[in-house]
Formats: sequence, C-alpha cells, structure tokens
Amino acid sequence: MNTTILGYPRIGAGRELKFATEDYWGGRADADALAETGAELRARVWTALRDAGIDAVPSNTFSFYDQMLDTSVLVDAVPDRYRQLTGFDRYFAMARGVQDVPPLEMTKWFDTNYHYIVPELGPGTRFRLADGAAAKPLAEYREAKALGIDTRPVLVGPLTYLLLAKPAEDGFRPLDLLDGLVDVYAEVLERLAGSGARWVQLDEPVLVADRSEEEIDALARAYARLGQLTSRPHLMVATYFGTIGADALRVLARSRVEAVGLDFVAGPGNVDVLASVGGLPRKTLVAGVVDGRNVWRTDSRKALATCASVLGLVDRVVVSTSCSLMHVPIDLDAETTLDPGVKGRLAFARQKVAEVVALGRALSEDAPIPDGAPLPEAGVDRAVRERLGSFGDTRRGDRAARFAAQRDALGLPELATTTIGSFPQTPEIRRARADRRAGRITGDAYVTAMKDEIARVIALQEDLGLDVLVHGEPERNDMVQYFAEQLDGYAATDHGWVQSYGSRYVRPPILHSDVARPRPMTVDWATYAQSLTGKPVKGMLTGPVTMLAWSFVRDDQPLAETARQVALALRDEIADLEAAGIRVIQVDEPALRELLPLRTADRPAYLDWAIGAFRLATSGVKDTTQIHTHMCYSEFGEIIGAIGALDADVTSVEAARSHMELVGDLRAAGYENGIGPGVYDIHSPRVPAAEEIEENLRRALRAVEPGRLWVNPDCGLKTRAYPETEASLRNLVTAARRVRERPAG
Ligand code: THG
Ligand code: ZN
Repeated sequence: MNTTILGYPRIGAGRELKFATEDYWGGRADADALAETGAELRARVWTALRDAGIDAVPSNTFSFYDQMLDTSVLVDAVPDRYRQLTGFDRYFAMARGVQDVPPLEMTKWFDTNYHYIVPELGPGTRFRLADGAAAKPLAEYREAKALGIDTRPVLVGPLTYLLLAKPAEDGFRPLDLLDGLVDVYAEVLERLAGSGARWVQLDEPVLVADRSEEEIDALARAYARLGQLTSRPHLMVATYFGTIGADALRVLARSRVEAVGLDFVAGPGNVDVLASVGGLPRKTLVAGVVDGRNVWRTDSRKALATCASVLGLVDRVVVSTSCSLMHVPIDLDAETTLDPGVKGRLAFARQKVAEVVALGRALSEDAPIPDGAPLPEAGVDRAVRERLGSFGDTRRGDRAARFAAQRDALGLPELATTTIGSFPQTPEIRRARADRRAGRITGDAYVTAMKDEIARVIALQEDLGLDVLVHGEPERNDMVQYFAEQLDGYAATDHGWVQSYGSRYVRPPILHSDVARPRPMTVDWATYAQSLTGKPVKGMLTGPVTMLAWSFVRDDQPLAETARQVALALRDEIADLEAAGIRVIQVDEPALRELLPLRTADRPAYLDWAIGAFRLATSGVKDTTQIHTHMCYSEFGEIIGAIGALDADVTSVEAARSHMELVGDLRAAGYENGIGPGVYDIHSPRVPAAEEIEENLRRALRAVEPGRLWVNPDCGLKTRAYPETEASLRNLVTAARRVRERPAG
C-alpha cells in the first residue's frame, strides 16, 4: 500500500443517515430500511475510495451512532439496564435512553466537536464477542469483499477504549479489565484473518496525551499479546490529534505491530519523536500529512518534505490523512455559492482523498509534485491589525469599585434572577427564519415577526418577575453561525455538515481571512427589547474562543492571533451596545474547556491567549456596565483558575447536578465575582419545584454572599417548550423571593 485514509464521513452527502435514523426513531421506517440505508452508504464510500485510487480502503468506519458505542456492543459491555432490549432498540437505548432507562453518558472526543458514547464498565463487566461471526467489523469486511474490495477493518484500540470509559462505581478502574478485553480483540483478529483480512487498524489516540508508566505497561502487554497471535492480520496502530509520547512509540517500535500511524499535522513533533526512538526499522509508517480536521488544501511540497524527512527512519512510508475525515464536510463540489478566492483554498473529504492519492504517486513513482491551482492567500485587513496593538485588557475599576458602581447603577436585589439568553424556539420562529432564507417573506415582514416575538418574551419575563431580562434570541440559528454570517473574514457553506453526535450535525463556518465587523450585529434587537422595559436587558454575544472552537479556522497564523481579531470585533460590538444603553452584556464561552490542549504542558499557553482574548473583548466598558459570561458545564478541573482570570462580573455555570458544590469549589480557587450556579437542569422537560430550587440556593449561600449570588437556569432555553419553561421560571422567581425574605431559612 502507498496510500490510505484513517476514516471517512459516514453521514452521506445528502445527510441520508440522519434522515434514515430519525425515520426509524419516529416509527416511519423499519429496521430493514435503516439497515439498507447503512449498507448503501458503506458501499458508496468503499467504491468511491477505491475508484479514487486509494490502495488500502478502511472499513468499519461506518456507524449508526458512534464508534465507541459500536465497540461496547462488539465486546458485550452492555449494562444490565439495556439487556431486555435487542438489536437497534438496545443500541439506540444505550445512546439515547428510553422511557425509564437513562442513556449512557456522552462526552467530547478529544479536542474535537464530535461526541462519543462513554462505556460504563464495572467489576461485573465480562467481555465477550457478542455476535460471533456476525460481529460488525467481520460483517462489514465480508460485505466489502463481496463488492470486490479488500478492506482494512478499523477498531477502537483496547487501551483507548478502556481509558475513555467511565467506572460504573466509585474506585473501579476500567484499565483493570485489559486482559479480558484483549482476549476478545484476539478473537476478532483471528476471525478476521480467517475471513481473509490482511490488515487491521487499531486506533489509539490516547497515546498523544500524557500517559502514566502503568498505562504504557498496559500498552506493551496488550500489543505483545495481539502481536503473538499465530493467525492474525497485519496490525496498524493509528495515533492522531497530536504528538505520540516517546515511551509509547518505543513500546510500539519494539512490538510485533507491522505499521504505526502518526499525525504530522496536529503533531509536528512526531518527526523528532520518531528520530529520538531510533525510528521504526522494518515497520511501515502511515504518515498523516493531509489534515483530517480542517478544510484547507494541502501544501503538497510541505507534505512531501515531511514524508521525505522520515524515509530513512522507517521501512516504508504510506501517505495518509492525519485522522479520520469524519471531522470535515464531504464534498467541496457541492458548494456553489462560496467565493472563488475562498473555495480555491479548500478541500473537503472527497478532495482530500484525491490529495492523498496524488501525494502517494509523487512519493512512490517520483511523479511530479501535484500542482493544482496556486493557493490563494488569506485576506489581510490592515486597519484591524493596526488597531489590535492599541488596547489593553484590564477593566478600569477593580472588583470592589465595579461591584459598588453596578449595584448603584442597576439597582438589583440580592439573589438577582435572570436566564442564560435564549427562549424556546417555536415552530413559528423557525418557519419565519426559513421563509426569510428562501425569500418567501420580505425583510420587513421578518423583522416584524422577530420583534413580535421579542415583545412577547419581554412581557413574559416582566410577568414572571425576573430582574435582568433577555430578548430571547429568536433571530439566531446557532450562536456561532449567527455572528459568523455578519463578520468579514468568515464564509458559510450550504452543505458542509459534520457529525456532532448521533443524528445531530453542525455546519461550521469557515474563518478564512482577517476578521472585521462591518456593522453592529446585535444592537438593533437589543435596543428594541430594552425600549419595552425599565428593567435591564442583557446583550448577548458569543466569546472569541467559542467562535474559533466551533468553526474551521485558518492555520496560517497562530490561533491566538485569530482569537484577538474576533475579540476586537466583539469589543466594538460591546462598545456599541453600551453606547445604546445596554447595561448588562453577556459573552458566552461554552467551548473554553473544549480547546484545552491534550497535554498538560501545553495548557498554560492556551489559557493565556484564551483569557487574553476574552479580556480584550470585554475590558473596554465603564465600571457601571456589568459583564456576564456563561459556561455549559460544571466540571472545571484544569480551568477552574481561568474562570477568575476572565474577570467577568458574573459567571453562570451548570451546577444543579453537582448540588451546588461548584460554588464552593470556585471560591476556593480564588473566584470572588458574582456567580450564577444553574439551579435547575434545562436538559429535560421536568419542572423543578420551588422548594427544590430554594434548597439549592440555600446550599449555594453557604459559600457565597447573597449580593454575589445569581439565580438562573443552567443553560439557554431554546431546546425547551413554553409550558415547562414558564412553570420552571415561575418557581425559580418564587424560590429567590423566599430566600430573600427569610435568609435564615
Ligand atoms: N453550536 C455549534 N457547535 C456546537 C454546539 C452548538 N458544538 C457542541 C454542541 N453545541 C453540539 N450540540 C449540538 C446540538 C444540536 C445540534 C447539533 C449539535 C443540532 N443540529 C441540527 C440537526 O442536526 O438537525 C442542525 C442545526 C442547524 O440547522 O444548523 O440540532 O450549539 N456550532
Ligand atoms: Zn449553556
């Protein structure tokens, strides 16, 4: 083999998988129909890859929901609560839950925007090959073979599977299950060999994060056992999303594994690590030189130079993608409205496959370097670059001065009540946005529809007795896309869908040039809302880190630089909101934790620029203007110190599920500004009783004084319906009043 890829999008160019799954869930299609769509999608991908000239086509990269969930099913790591179900119903119950059976947890796949289903493993877990010869990797291998394509089945590696699992009970260590798991992998490998498979890919991305000695020993044990099997395919261990640890690479170098995959895009340090361990003599290096996570065309000279620099260290180099292509959209050719200057710089999955093939030819046959059109450059905005030098990132007044100034200016009670920003997105709102996009209604009619909705939401909040109101965000499709559409330097795609989890996909905007704000983005909506009430209305913005985390971002300058450009645009927006009479402004950073580097050593530098960008955006305001921020989680771990460094006047976080413990944790970490621990979970339609909210507030008051405590739900309300939203907020206001009136309880 000269060329391969680590994986390909499975959702279908027309989002066929989403529609087929949702039809199945909705009872509009049966299991056979869903299975058939799956088979069609797989066949299409395998044949397309073969026809494009990829030598080693991967299989088992398809999934009806998620590859980690597939692995749990493969090895029968199915918690008892799902065992009365079978087939698709069991599978989707594990992913999404059914009536009384809660789903497995879901969490982010490394530092991507993809989410996997977390295995739940305990002392009772007994791994076995659940479906024998019908197991998914075997079935897919044979299915491809029947089409005449001899594929390389892809499995989540045993170490990665266990290290990403969650213990079913406190104190249990999933890694202790390694030997039993490796037995099942051994059986899968033997059966694959029996079916004719010549190669298997085992994905071990955990090797690019910090690993303990014990974990490295586990790696050695697992691959020693698999390497010794007498009947097995060749083993390729793939790492991606960063630089492999030298200790891990040394273990692989000494093992009987035949090929190792390294990511030279996210892990340029891999060249040095490879040299430092003396290379991989007699092994194949699968060189990830085409970026699987971003949308830029490959610089072929640079990619070939990387391959050339490691030729002497290994037996053979195979050109590949840095990781699975599932993280990029499928086909650039489907985009007909992109600016040609931008489009000329892009490659989606299909185009990246062609790049891999061309690079493979250039490398093996000394064919000329693939030329293609010259790479256009990013647009430069000199004014933005000059202005960036001229701002500090520190508020005028210190914490005490701001607290006093805002108390006097805003006149808010202790335990002030508010919401996170969005109100339910009703079918009417969605329809109005769709009608506007399709040109079925005029701009004026659209504005009228949105203003009617804002007026309704303001009246509702007045009626509920909330203290700081919001306009409800009916005009926003997505908190990143909405701003990207209005900023220079960003482009949107029409069909650029990427799987976020299960049947939920996102269409990340593309940040391709210097970012500038041609005109205010939110001021009209905010001032209209403020004109309807005497209470303060919060202006709502998305922070610089989240604007980058949920976009495809240029790779020709440091992220820190791009973040500062976005921050400057937000700083200008905040100044305009303040000048227009908006006294409270929230800058959300739900993705602050997502971009945290996988290695501890890289984290301080990241936090430094991330915090700097937030402060650049928010520090221009008067002491009387109150800055809020919001984060959608409660496990802060590594970033708890960063929350204080953002220096927002008020921070709202998810805390209901951790029983308000986070309030004490934040204070212990030195956070002394206002805090709004979410007092109920908006992710379910359940209405919390006032007593329950009251109890949460009293618990929070053990760690924070009433003047700094805010009362709010734990996230935006856009996914909820009105009946439960109204009832919950009514109870929230009641609870806050009770605690104000009887602070001692
Ligand atoms: N916006 C963006 N990225 C995100 C989130 C977001 N990444 C993390 C998290 N939130 C992911 N969660 C979701 C939740 C819902 C959907 C997608 C990701 C979703 N998608 C619609 C679908 O697939 O039908 C399509 C939405 C659309 O029309 O744009 O519902 O909030 N950027
Ligand atoms: Zn949130």
